[in-house]
Amino acid sequence: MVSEAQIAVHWREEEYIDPPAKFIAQANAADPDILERFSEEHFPDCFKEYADLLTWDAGWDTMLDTSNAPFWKWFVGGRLNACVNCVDRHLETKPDKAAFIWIPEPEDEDTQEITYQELYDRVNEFAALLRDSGGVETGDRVTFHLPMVPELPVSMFACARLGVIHSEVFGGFSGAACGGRIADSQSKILVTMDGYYRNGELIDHKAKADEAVEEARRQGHEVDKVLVWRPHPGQYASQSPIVDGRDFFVDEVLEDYRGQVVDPVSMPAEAPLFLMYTSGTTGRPKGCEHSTGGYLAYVAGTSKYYQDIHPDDTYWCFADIGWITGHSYIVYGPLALGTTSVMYEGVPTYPDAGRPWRIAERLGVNIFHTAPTTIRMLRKLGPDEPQRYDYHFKHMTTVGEPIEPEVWRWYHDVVGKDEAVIVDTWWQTENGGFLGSTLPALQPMKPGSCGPGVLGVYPVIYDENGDEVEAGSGTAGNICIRNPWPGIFQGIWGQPERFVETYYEKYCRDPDSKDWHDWPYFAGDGAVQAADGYFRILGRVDDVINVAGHRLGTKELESATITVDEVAEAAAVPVMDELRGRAVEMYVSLKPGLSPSKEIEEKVTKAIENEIGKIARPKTVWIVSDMPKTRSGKIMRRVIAGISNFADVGDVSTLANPEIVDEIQHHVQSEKVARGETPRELTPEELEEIKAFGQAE
Ligand code: 6R9
Repeated sequence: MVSEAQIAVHWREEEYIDPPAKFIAQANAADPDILERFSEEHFPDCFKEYADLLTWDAGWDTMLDTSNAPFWKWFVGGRLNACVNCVDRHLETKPDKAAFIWIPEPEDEDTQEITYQELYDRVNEFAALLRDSGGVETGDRVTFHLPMVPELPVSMFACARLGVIHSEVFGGFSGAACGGRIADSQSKILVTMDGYYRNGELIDHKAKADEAVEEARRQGHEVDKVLVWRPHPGQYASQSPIVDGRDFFVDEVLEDYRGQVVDPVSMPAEAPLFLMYTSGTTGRPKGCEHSTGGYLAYVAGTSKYYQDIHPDDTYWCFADIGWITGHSYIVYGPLALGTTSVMYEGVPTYPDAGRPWRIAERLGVNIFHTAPTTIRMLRKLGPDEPQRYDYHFKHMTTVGEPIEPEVWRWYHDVVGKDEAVIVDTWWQTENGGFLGSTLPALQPMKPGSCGPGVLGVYPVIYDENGDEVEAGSGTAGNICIRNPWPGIFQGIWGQPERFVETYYEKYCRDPDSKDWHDWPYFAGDGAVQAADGYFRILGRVDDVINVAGHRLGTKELESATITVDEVAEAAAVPVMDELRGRAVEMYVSLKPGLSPSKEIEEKVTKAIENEIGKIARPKTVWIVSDMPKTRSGKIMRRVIAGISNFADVGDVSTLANPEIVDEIQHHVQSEKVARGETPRELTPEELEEIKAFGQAE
């Protein structure tokens, strides 16, 4: 019998898949000795190995300072500059090597190669502009609202050079969402863009800056300057008016700074490098504060060993820089290692589902990194496309959500052509870099499992009472990390109590303790650990559906659903049910060319009954054209749950596709009304529960 505190797990064990011999032969981490070097008895000193990948102005005297627990400080006394580490120090050996290769979305536009030398020049000029025209000083915050353009990493490094804290807001977010983040971080400057291409359409982006400034003002904060990048100097791609004295075209102002070089500011290791906002449904968004030394060391080390980046690889992380994945694994990690990082402006399927594979073929990409949502979309729209192109990946990554074994296999067999190793990397905005993954040459893959904790990270599963759930028990619980690691965020901007409350209070053994052993980090994800030590992440603990006392993980329901051939994507949500308390409703989208039918709905129900059991049988299967998604492609279950229960769908300003909400709402609710299934009015507690469901993002 499964208790309330546990999540029932019905998943069957998957088989191991070994990394190809060719991969092992060239891997950065091929000697099992490394596992020993990072074992708990060598903690925290093991992380010297990561820090040694960087160039320091001054060495640290304390590896890990725990005196202000749980605000951990790494490499205390050390000084460095992140821009120097990612740009300047590569000039001597490889000034002409491409730092970035940028591919615009329109296929007939030219690819841009930005060498390390060019990057250095552009970063310095923009840093001079920010300092002298913008008046920013070390420690100030600057907000960016930039899409996937080279100007984004240029702006990031310019800030890093000055010791200014950047805060990039995902380009797809609304002006209002951006304004809230400007006000929270008290940024005086907003850096934006006139327009950009998205799915074949030129988006007027500058208009959002006006809304952002307005919203910040509403929250009591004044923006001094809006700096507007234009990819084509002299051509303004927006309809929105330029406000005199507030808005400036960067290309015009830059004329005064051509050829200027700015001395990099040597920063303490624990100085904040950037903020990355993450939001729940309630309260202010959380500005996760990442450090300079610990963060950079961590992303450099994990890029080397888990992404297996060598200097001559062509590495493509197909994510948005407005997401933590892009900060760590498009910009800071790969450039700290001096590699070439590919950036693509647009959507995966523009103009067709062969686009990513054409890019990979043309550029000779050999490391590919993306999210399950992109993989599912490409599988849905172009299941046979990869084999039409002559590219060869040695290594692939999946990140952001649990990946259904079914989808994993397509990624491995079809995208990877059976010759690439896969790492399933589990981590969060708060973490800086990977927490759970296999070490690609040393640990076999297991579809659907991320693997064990990464080097120097020791996870554990606790139940609600704080007792350890044993590996191999088949029971899920709350996955926590027992120890600090250099990439961990240093706080929530302006909300120190919330930092302790959200991540540490739950399992803290003694609030006065200065010993890290007393402060496990609560990740907020449900997970189960197999006997071999591999973790399977079930999703956010608030995504669990309680049917007649059985706690069902949404991911399990979705994995079962996706075994149905016709199904491309699936999302499970709870509906209030007089009989069972809560019942499951499944939302599915189909592969192209297929029409909704009773038959498909029945297949979904059968699949869930077979894989999980009758208890999980969905009350209704809704076939919809698409799911509401976040910037990182996570399905926003709380929005769908709101629809299913005729409750408020909440804030949809941070959706990548807000237009889909009305469509689904209309479809589902009118059908429910027609069937006489309008629910009774929900109690305030029930409404609260629906609102809290699936807060992920
Ligand atoms: C990097 C990133 C964090 C949440 C996290 C978890 C989910 C991320 C995952 C995964 C299963 C993986 N998640 N990676 N779940 N397997 N490989 O995604 O950060 O946007 O903050 O999201 O994403 O639920 O707690 P973020």
